[in-house]
Amino acid sequence: RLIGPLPTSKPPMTLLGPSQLPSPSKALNDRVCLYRGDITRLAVDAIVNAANNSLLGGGGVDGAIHRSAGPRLLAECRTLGGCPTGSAKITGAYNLPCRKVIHAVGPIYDDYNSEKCETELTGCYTKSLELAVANDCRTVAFSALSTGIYGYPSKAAAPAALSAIRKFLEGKDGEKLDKVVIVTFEKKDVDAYDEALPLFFPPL
Ligand code: AR6
Repeated sequence: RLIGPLPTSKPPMTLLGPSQLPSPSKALNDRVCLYRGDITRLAVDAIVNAANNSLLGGGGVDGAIHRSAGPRLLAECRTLGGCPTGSAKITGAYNLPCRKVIHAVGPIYDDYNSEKCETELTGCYTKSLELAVANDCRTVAFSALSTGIYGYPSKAAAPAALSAIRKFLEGKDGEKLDKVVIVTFEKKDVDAYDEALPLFFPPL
């Protein structure tokens, strides 16, 4: 006996539709920028790593950050006791040119739980910005959390990230940040941000 209909196709991704978009903020558009390249080369106050729950390193940008920072980063990460998905923790940056590393744990993308994934992804961006401000970091560079090994579609991740960043900049601590840099590495993320950025932060 069949218990219920078998799913024939995956549910649609939650992309922000025009009605859910905030009115674009020209006032804030000089506070957010895109940069394509290697995040480990940026001399900002804090870079945001795409980490995993153990915070003990891995592949992708996490591997690149640990390689450039040197073994003292892993030693500090070992003292943190891991981190839940959707949140972040902060460490020193050791041999990197930035001052701090924020280790954010994005969701492993699941088409059937796309709303939960979006909540966790936006949580990473918000928590990272809270940590930055609490540690006097005025310039913050984000890697494209979850869009690599964790499989989050770039076209859905970009608006989620931008909505969280926009909300933070408009909030009570927004003025404590000078610049949020979104670092893209692969073309799919460049394309996703080229499309989404003007919807949230339009050109003047
Ligand atoms: N600079 C900037 N961005 C980069 C760099 C770099 N040097 N290298 C890769 N990217 P990923 P995730 C981009 O896979 O999907 C690790 O094993 C890449 O193009 O690094 O959150 C962790 O330990 C992509 O757009 O992170 C976790 O286990 C983005 O960084 C897992 O991967 C994120 O891709 C996390 O997976």
